[in-house]
Amino acid sequence: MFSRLRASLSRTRQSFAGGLSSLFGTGKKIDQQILDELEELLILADVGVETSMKIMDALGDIIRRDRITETEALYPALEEVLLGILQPCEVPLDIPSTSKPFVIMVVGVNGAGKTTSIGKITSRLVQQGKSVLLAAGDTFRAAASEQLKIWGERNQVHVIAQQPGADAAAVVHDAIESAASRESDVVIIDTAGRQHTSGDLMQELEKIHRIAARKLPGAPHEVLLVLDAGIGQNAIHQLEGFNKRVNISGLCLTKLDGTAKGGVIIAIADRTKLPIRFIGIGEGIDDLRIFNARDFVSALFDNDIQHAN
Ligand SMILES: Nc1nc2c(ncn2[C@@H]2O[C@H](COP(=O)(O)OP(=O)(O)O)[C@@H](O)[C@H]2O)c(=O)[nH]1
Ligand SMILES: [Mg+2]
Repeated sequence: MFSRLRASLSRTRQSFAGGLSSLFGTGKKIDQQILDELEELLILADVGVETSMKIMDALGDIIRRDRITETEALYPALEEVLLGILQPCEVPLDIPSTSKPFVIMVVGVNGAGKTTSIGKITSRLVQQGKSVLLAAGDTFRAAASEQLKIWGERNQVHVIAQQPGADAAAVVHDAIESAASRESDVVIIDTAGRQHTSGDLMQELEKIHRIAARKLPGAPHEVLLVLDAGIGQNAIHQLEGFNKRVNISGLCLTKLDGTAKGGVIIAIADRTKLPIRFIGIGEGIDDLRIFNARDFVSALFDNDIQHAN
């Protein structure tokens, strides 16, 4: 399990840990120039200016506290700082049996990986013995509900869909009703991709949210924002935009495989403190992990140089 995560983070690790190992070297003493270069490396790894400064401050505290002088000792110190930022966001999605059906509304821009993540999350829930119903709330394109239906078949779960162009809120209404009569445990609502800056489309999202709440008090129980980690710092802007309109309660960060910008998770954790529920590390049905801060940091640092030691 860990080796898959490690492999999928290889590009981020190469850019980040690779840079660290050439910067730190062996037997080098810590000086201001090395610390400045480290800060630059963090910024390059999409950790962002604000969070990088914060990390450097915390690192400085540890250097003084532990009287660190050798660069090699910066590895565990940096791990400690990053864990301090990431661990509060390690809050897995809890589905209490008292909220039945538990409604998850999935939002994000086009191509972020919403539908694919829904397929993977469904697989996980089905494996846990939960009954899941999917709602094809992306009614803009015929292909969108077809894609969700394929994931439905793969997971052998029911999909509620209407014709393209139908009102997404009506689909959600039907889905919650159907889930109640089938006694489903979980309803997952797929929605059309939209830019957080598009007023009309964000209004539609608010409407879907409102209809779900009217149909079932407390719903949606989770508003999951799917973010493509490959867009780096832009993810923060998307998050803020969506959060203004529908209260985001959890995050799913996709495509950590194949990007060197995985450091953005650290910025997101620091800036938003929102629960990171899942990370996507590939296109396959099993390529989803519950976010674990320690595993993530280990995978980020676990470079071949340290392996050789
Ligand atoms: N490599 C990789 N590709 C992903 C991941 N998640 C989604 N994708 C791909 O991203 C593309 C867009 O995904 P989709 O679920 O259709 O995005 P949506 O528009 O937000 O519903 C598809 O080709 C997916 O296979 C991931 O974690 N890793
Ligand atoms: Mg989709």
